[in-house]
Amino acid sequence: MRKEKIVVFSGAGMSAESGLKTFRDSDGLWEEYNVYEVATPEAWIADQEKVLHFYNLRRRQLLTAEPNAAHRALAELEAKADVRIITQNIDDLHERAGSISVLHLHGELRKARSSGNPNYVVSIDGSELVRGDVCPSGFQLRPHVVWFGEAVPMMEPAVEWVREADRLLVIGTSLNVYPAAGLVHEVGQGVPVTVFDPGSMDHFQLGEAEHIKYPAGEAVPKWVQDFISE
Ligand code: BV8
Repeated sequence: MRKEKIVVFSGAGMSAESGLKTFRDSDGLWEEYNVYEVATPEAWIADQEKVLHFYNLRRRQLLTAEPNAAHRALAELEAKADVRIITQNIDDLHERAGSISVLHLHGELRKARSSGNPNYVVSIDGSELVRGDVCPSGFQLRPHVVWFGEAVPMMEPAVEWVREADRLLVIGTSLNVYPAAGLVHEVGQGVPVTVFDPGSMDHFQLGEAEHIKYPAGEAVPKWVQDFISE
């Protein structure tokens, strides 16, 4: 029998219980940093050191973080369903938990890209990417992430995955960032959507979606157990 196609759309709340800061919660990243000074092409032109340092700090934190129960539950779900994960997160916690199909809409913290040749992408060994780290053609390496004001090249495959889904799980995203947030409206007619987020989602038209208002680390393992034992 064909396995149900479950698409997961995750954001920073997915990794909150692994100790990684979200963006917009009270103690979030944007409390400490001005996004336009560390996560835009203009910031990169203005002060490469500051941008590299911002991502080095997050990479150091990531190297000490572990996948949480929600990441692990999604990997276990693959025994019973065809699971595809679209994440806005640049951490590798879904992969480290064992998920095999992960699409990073906004890039990957542990990879670097040539600032002169977007096709040259390499893994960063350890946590530090500094000025003087260059590609073979001599261009400075930059974080392999999508900054605000930059196009989202993986949007098309992500839309395809959501359109083909039999079910969509939205976990830990405030749905503030576009075009990513628009994925929620790409599900087929009548496809069930479940949102896992302790915060209110009143600002977003969730329509028929079920909203489970508990932390992912608690609610996702329970949901997966119920699904697997169905
Ligand atoms: C684009 C990578 C066009 C980097 C990210 C003005 C100028 C320029 C652009 C714009 C503008 N106005 C609007 C825009 C568009 C802009 C945008 O949407 N801005 C927003 C802020 C209004 N979008 C863009 O710029 C995009 N590109 O539009 O390009 C274009 C087209 C063609 C050619 C050229 C250009 C690119 C956006 C990508 C930016 N990069 N990340 C990095 O990480 O440093 S975005 C980053 O922020 C994340 O990837 C993610 O997408 C977003 C964070 O959102 P969330 O993940 O939702 O996190 P948040 O903290 O908001 O929410 C956490 C949620 O978890 C909360 O709901 C909370 O309640 C919940 N939670 C907390 N704890 C738990 C939990 N849930 C469960 N369990 C828990 N324990």
